[in-house]
This record gives sequence, structure tokens and C-alpha cells, in this order.
Amino acid sequence: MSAVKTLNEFIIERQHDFPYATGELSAILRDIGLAAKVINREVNKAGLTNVLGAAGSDNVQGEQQQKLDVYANHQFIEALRYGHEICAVASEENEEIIIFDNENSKKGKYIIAFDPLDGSSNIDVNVSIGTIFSIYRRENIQEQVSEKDFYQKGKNQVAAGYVIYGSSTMLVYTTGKGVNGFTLDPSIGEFCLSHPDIKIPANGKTFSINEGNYKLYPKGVQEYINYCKEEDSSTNRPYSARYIGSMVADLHRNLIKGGIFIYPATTKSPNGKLRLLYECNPMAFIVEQAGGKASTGEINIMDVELTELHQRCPIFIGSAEMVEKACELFKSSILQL
Ligand code: AHM
Ligand code: MG
Repeated sequence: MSAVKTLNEFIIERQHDFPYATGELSAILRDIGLAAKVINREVNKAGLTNVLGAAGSDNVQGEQQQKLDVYANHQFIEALRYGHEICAVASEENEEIIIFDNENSKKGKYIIAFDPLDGSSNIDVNVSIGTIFSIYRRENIQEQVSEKDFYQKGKNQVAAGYVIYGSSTMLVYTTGKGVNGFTLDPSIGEFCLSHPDIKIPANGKTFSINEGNYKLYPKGVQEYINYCKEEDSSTNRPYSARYIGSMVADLHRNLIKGGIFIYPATTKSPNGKLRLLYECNPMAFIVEQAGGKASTGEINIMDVELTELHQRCPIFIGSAEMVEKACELFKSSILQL
């Protein structure tokens, strides 16, 4: 059997990518790995332990929280609270940021935004769900941390990643030097390097969009969906439609095999559904680091100004050539208006 490299070994090895690294980012990534294992344990036996179903509360988006959303949120926050590195977190499940005011964390250089359990509607039906995270350095560590510290563009991210709780559990992350994937080996309880230096194919055969909303989409998006369904052997069309309803799972598949994922604006939600800070930006960072693209349809996701913590943003993300084509149709339909 060839030697395995665990997540922690890999993190320590890669610390040298950053000449002035103090090990703080590495410590955060290790804490996230631990939180992921704890969440995984509950997700895995969810049907047996009375953690399925609604928690009886709503989150900031007015969406019903599931018991596992609440559990994952708590685990993630607690895993980070007593390190020295993070001084505040923003979560999809909390309206306001949570400031860690213990002596250790107060001086932390980093802040983290996350969606503890993405794809909530799939929890009860044993379909893949995920955790997404995005780490920023604070711009001014002399001042008391506030929500404003999170109002940074995605291009300022220092690290981002996701955990997918699927047929196996994987953690995929980037620190801006490529993308690496680790599979949890349940027999030893460790994430082990299984997908080094992931590259997304420039083209794919899969498009992922909630086609039920077709009539609510902008004309350019409708045109792109029609394009995906046309027959053309030179571009491998028609493409296959694959839509799980868990962004992490849909994007993970497209990252490995090639494809495009779109959550556009709709007539009901003019900014789409997904949140810029802890869904679109981290995924954009990962996909760009793997050689793909992420756009609002008009500009790069990671160039969008963030002015509200839970701001939504339309997204076209995945294989570079597919995203370019979709954005080209989208932009030309706007010009025709
Ligand atoms: P959530 O954070 O409440 O789980 O919502 C995000 C999820 C994404 O994972 C997924 O891509 C999208 O919502 C699906 O939405 P829809 O059912 O509108 O297609
Ligand atoms: Mg989500």
C-alpha cells in the first residue's frame, strides 16, 4: 500500500508556500478539518439519532432551519472559538457576525464566513450536502472587529474550501496555490490526500441549473439553456442536465468532470438566491484556482462589491469555455434590451 498523506501533514508541508507564514492559517485549516469530521459523524447517522427535520426556527433568509443546520453551525463556531487566529465569524445561520471576545481570539488576524450546511432541502432525503468556508485577513487589526471587516471583495480571500458529505466525505480547499482534495478514511478518521492539484476541464458535457424556473430567467439564460439542448457533435451537444440542488455537490461534480453551474437572477429574486460572502466567493476562488471561471454574467464574482453580509448574487461558474459562452449570450441579450 502506498503511503497516505493526511490533511494535517499536507497543511504543514504547504505552510512553506508562504515565506512569512506564522502557522496561523494552518491552525485554522486544521480546526476546520476537525469540525468537518464532527459534522460528518452526525450527518452519517442522521436517520438514527433524531436530528432529521426542522428545528422550529427560521434563519436570516427567513428559511426554515433544519436541526442539522443548527448543529453544524454550532460545531463550526465552537471549533474556531478558542484558537488564537479568528476573531469573528459570519454564518448563513446568524443575522449578525459573532465576535469571539476571549483573550486569545481578540487579536486574531483572520475572519471567516461560512455556510455550515449547504443544500438543506436535501438533508432529510440522504442526498449530498456540504459545508462552505471563506477566510479573509482583517484589514486593520488595531480596531475592534466589526461587520465592516467582512465587506471585502472575494479576491481578498486567503483561503476557501468546502466539505462534501457524499458517497464519501471530502474536503477540498485552496490557499491560492491550486486546489487539493482529501477523502475522509472513516477507518482511521483522517482526511487523506486523494485529489492533488485539481484542474477543471476547459469544457464539459454537463449543465446544472434549476430548469423549473426557466420562465423566470433573463432572456440570455433561456438562450443558453436552449443552446445546451441543441444537437451539435463538434461541441458534444446536447449536454446532459444534472441538478442536485446542493451547490457543493453540483459544483464538485463539475470541478472533477467539467461542466457549468448557473444560479441566475429570476423575476422573483433579482439577485439570484446564493449568497456572495459564503457561497459564491469561496466557490469562485476554488474554481478559478482550478483553472475555471466564475461570473455574475457581467463581471467576475470575486470583483463584486460586498455591502451587506447576506447579499445575494447571480452566478455562472465552472469550465472556462462554458462560462464564457453563457456570459456572452447573457451580455448580448442585455445589450438588445
Ligand atoms: P441553502 O443554503 O438554504 O441550502 O440554499 C442553497 C442551495 C444551494 O446549495 C443550491 O444550489 C440551491 O440552494 C438550490 O436552490 P433551488 O431549489 O432554488 O434550485
Ligand atoms: Mg447555503
